[in-house]
Amino acid sequence: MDQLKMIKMIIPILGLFILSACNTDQDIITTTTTTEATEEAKVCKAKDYTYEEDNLTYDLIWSDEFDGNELDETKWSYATGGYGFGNNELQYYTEGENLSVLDGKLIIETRKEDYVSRHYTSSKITTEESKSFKYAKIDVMAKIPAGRGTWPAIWMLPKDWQYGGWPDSGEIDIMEHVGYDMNEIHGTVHTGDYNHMKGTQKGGSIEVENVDTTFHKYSIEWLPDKIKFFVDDEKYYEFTPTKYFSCPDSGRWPFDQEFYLILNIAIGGNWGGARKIDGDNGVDDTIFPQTMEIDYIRVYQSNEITSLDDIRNN
Ligand SMILES: [Ca+2]
Repeated sequence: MDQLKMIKMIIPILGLFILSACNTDQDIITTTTTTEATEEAKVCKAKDYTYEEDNLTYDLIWSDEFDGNELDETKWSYATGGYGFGNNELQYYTEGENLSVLDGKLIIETRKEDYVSRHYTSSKITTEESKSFKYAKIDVMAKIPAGRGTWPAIWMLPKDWQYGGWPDSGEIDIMEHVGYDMNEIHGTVHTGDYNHMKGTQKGGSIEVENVDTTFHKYSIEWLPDKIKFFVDDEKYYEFTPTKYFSCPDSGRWPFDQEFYLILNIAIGGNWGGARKIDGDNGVDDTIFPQTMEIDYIRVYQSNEITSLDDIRNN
């Protein structure tokens, strides 16, 4: 052992000895706790961020107002196919046939028609190729479909799957609705520890009037230690992982990574098709076509939150 190493070892031991000699036990406990808290802050997620929650200012950093007459493919790409998407969904997602941009709105139209191996068509678009976000306020002004079997969603998945495959890297469902339970809006997060496979997902619901005939604003405010869910600026759910566990790991808070946006209408499936009548597939075939219209999506970020995150990561 060289001298420097020896000195480095001796100093803390001496320090402890001096503390023991000169201070009360209370002081030693305090010292230990502070050290542990510092270590914990490095390891625990969604913890020890200090900011004035109600006084944050936000700047618009990304949006689509859906002006013009076609989908802006520099922002969005189509997710196509008809393989059930892990939920036994019944639709085939086409590449543009079920989507239009008209009168300042994005329109996703789901239809009852045979297409490849499926008997319903719909559309799903994502910003996966072009843009992802971390910590943001997201507003989506939307009017959603009606009828048993429809399952529209405005949601987010992780860009880099840093903590492993679904659900370990997380999912944020800004808005979901199933047509057999009209006007009940759901906001949910899924993580490795909290997900619907285990029945442990974390979320809330709110009853909203006329979701299929009126535009409502569906929002989240995603902060470094919580995600809040709103409809028309009314908060109906807040996921704060430290409420359930003092030192959350990625299994409880994978939301310190970038996520991208997804818009779609699914048909049937494990949730959308859960209300079966006379042994049918859970879809009322008389309702089609049905649409989800989106007037705008606006994403805002707060400089204060971005700075806090920069400090944490450096
Ligand atoms: Ca618009």
